[in-house]
Amino acid sequence: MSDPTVAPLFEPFRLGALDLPNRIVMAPLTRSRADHATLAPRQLNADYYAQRASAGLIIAEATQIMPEGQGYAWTPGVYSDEQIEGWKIVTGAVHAKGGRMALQLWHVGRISHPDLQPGGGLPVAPSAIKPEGQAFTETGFKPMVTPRALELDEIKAIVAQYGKAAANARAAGFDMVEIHAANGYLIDQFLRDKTNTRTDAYGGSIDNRVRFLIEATKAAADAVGADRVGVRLSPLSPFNDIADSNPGPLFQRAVERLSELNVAYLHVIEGETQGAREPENGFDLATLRKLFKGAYIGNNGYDPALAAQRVAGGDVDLVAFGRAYIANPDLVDRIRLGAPLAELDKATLYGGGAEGYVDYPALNAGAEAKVA
Ligand code: 8OZ
Repeated sequence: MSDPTVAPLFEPFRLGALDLPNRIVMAPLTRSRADHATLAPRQLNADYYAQRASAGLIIAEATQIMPEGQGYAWTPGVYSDEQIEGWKIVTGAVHAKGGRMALQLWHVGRISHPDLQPGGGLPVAPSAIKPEGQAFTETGFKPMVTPRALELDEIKAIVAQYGKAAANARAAGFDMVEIHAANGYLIDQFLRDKTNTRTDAYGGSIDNRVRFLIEATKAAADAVGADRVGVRLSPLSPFNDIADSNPGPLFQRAVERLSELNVAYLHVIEGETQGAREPENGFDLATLRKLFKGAYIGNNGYDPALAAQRVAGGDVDLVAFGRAYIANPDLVDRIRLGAPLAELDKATLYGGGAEGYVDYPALNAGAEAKVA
């Protein structure tokens, strides 16, 4: 028996170049389980994503576009041939189960550590401003350091690499790419005046601070088509020591410019990353949605009832679930049936192998076992 209150989540939706069978999106989730030597995905990762293939869209975990873009141990890349081959195993498994999949393209900027950088170099950023916090390295948590400010020619090279990474993602079988412009990583560091004090064309005015986001997004759109590109923003989140003196006008301008690029979707973390759904000092996010002509994916702390209500009211087109997807591979079925959701085990979130990754059972796992 299906739960009638969640029916709006089961209306199909056209998202850019893709037809989605439902409005339920698997949010990108860092799990730090790539192959340690090559940072390539492998069969274990394919099994995990294939278990979740009933999502309207899977957005695969944040994936560095180049070695310097890494900021956590064992996160996957999409710049080497081995990594592209590894991702083919993943997308093949998801497609074989009828799913659709985007790859989130990531450069962490200053949220890194020399231990994670090629040759032990300094992490790079718009400006040499040290973040508060600890980096997750292969040998444990270590205090972050003052990054090195990027030269102009390096910025151009990173923009080009977003295009290359998008093309690599398509070659690896992904249906779409998502530009990770959220959560205090490199693009967010360019956007905000706490982390960007440049005096060239990439700093100062709002239009200058938005430039890197637009150039990176355009590079991806030129490589794979705007109807296969989405962008994730977190305008209200302080995650990774990020802030802006006036985020309302900044994010309005960013979204206006993204809309001009005709990208398929805007994916918004509507509150504090891993925290409050609706922060007290926020601004009206509905303005952002009005400024964007593509689809809108809402995210952060939704439960199925709120998701259905917001889709039915036209406030959002799709809802991305993060934490719920970790412990509920069959989240779509559970929502349809109004079944209880399993709780995740925090101890197995990052790193390690199959435990806490591919061993969360589906509701009907017992029934399947009996038939087999
Ligand atoms: C939590 C832990 C590690 C990475 C993000 C990619 O904040 C992440 C991330 C989150 O978007």
